[in-house]
Parts: sequence; C-alpha cells; structure tokens
Amino acid sequence: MNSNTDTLRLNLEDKPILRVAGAFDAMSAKLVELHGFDAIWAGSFSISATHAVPDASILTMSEFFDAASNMAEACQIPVIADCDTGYGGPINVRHLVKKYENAGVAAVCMEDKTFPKENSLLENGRNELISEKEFVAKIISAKEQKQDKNFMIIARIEALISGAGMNEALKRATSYEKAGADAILIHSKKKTPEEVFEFADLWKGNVPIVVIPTTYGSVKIDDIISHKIKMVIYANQTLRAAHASMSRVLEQMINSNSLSEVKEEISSMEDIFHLQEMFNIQEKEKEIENELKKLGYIG
Ligand code: SPV
Ligand code: MG
Repeated sequence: MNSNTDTLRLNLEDKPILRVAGAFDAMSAKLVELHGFDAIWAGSFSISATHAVPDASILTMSEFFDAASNMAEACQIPVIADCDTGYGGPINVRHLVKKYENAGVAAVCMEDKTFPKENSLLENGRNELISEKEFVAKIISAKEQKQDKNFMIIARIEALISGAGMNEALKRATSYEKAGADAILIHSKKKTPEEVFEFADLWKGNVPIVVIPTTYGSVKIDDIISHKIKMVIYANQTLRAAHASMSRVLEQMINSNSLSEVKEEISSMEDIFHLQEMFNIQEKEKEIENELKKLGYIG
C-alpha cells in the first residue's frame, strides 16, 4: 500500500482545498514539500523545459517517468504525474499506470487531446480532442490496471481549451466519471476564472474538480473554494522562477570581474547541503564508526 495515495484521498476529504505546486526534478519537488504544499505536480511543460525541448510530446514516457519517480523517491508528500495524453492508446495507459503506481506516484493525469499534443497555453496552438469513446477507453484501461483503490486517475478535459464548449466539457466530465475517473481537471486558458466557475457550478458529479489557474492567476483561493473546487495546481511557477533567477545570475557573472559583484540573491552552500542531507551523511558515518568500534575493528 502506498500511503501517499491514502494521504491524497484523505486530504481531499478533509481539507477545503489542496494546494499543489509544480516541480521539474527532485530538488524542486523537495522545495515544494518543504514549503508546505499538499502535493507535487510533475508537469510536462516544466519537465520538457528542463530538457530544452517543446512541451509537445517530444519526450517519451521514460523521461517523464524518471523525473516523476525521482520526485516520489525524494519526497514524502504525494506526487501527481502529468502524463499528457497517456503516451498512446489504452494499452500504453495500462503500462504507464503500472510503472507510476509501482514508483510510489499517487496520481496520474491524462488529457483528452490527440497525440502528439501541444501545450494548452501556446498561442494558436493545436488543441484537437480525441473522441469521448477513445478517452473513456483510456480511463477504463487505467482503472483496470491500478492495484491500489486510492491511486487516482485524473481525467483532464480540454473542451474549453479547444473551443468545443461548456456542454461538451460537462458531457465528457459525466462520461469520464462514469468510466472510473477519480477527479476531473477542467482546464482553461481564459484570463478570468468565469468559465471554470461556470463548469464547477453546473457540474453534478461526485468526484473532485481540479484547476490550473496559470492564465487567470489573479483568482483568489477563497473564490476557488466557494465554487467547490478541491484542488488548485500552480503548475509552472517554480520552473519560471528558476529560469529567471539563473538568467539574472549568469548575466551578472558574465559582466563581472569578481563573484562578489553578483548582487542576485543565491542560496548558500549550506542551504543546498540541507536539501541534499549532506549533514545526515556525517551522522550516519559516525554511527557506522561506533558500530565498527563495538565490533573491535577500530581501537
Ligand atoms: C503542465 O504544467 O505541463 C500542464 C499545465 O499540463 S499547462 O501548461 O497549462 O498545459
Ligand atoms: Mg502538461
């Protein structure tokens, strides 16, 4: 039993809202954990960016899986893996569920777009939907494969992104829940949360609703809660912060005579030692030394 799956389910029941932040590797995931978020979003946009390739199904499942499983290994809080379109058809989905579940990931999210997909927020991007039936087949496949009943299959609806409209989004949400989805992620690229709130107000299903307010970032958490949305994902701010900060430091270093001229605030070596538990190593080495003493190997 993976206790992170239980944690995610319990928190969804107990808390008014779950706040999830995006990560792109084990270090950023650890920072998400240390700052008190409920879960980590292993997002395809950020992981693709760390490979300097487009978020357009360029990386394969192996690369996304390695990133998400590194996060799960490093952290105690649940990891939610963005699995794009499921890396193929229903049989590929079976395989991914097996891999991610075994790696201790608590939830996988799949979206109902065609493969190869493009990032949903790309201006003039291609956002074609697969048929409802095809996506239902993927959900059924995921549900059949999962071993732990608390492992979550999050069905991401792209109807509002693609322009298919509210009725299509609601119809698909109902079908996806019926097929076994454990949560519905309703995505939007609008500058305000209106259409997401309309969806949430009209939704008559039972599974939790998840949102990603990247484009409607001024939305308040209390308003999200008042529309009975249960999870908010800040998907890519850590990646963008890292990019901005590294760019500033590099700009200053290339124009400096000395490192002391660099004014951009950077973490100390000690900060990083803490994160990677270097100090723990010394403690562990002492423990081993004590045991060796007891056994008479050291005088
Ligand atoms: C991601 O973070 O990879 C997402 C969210 O899927 S979005 O970039 O809005 O498509
Ligand atoms: Mg993504």
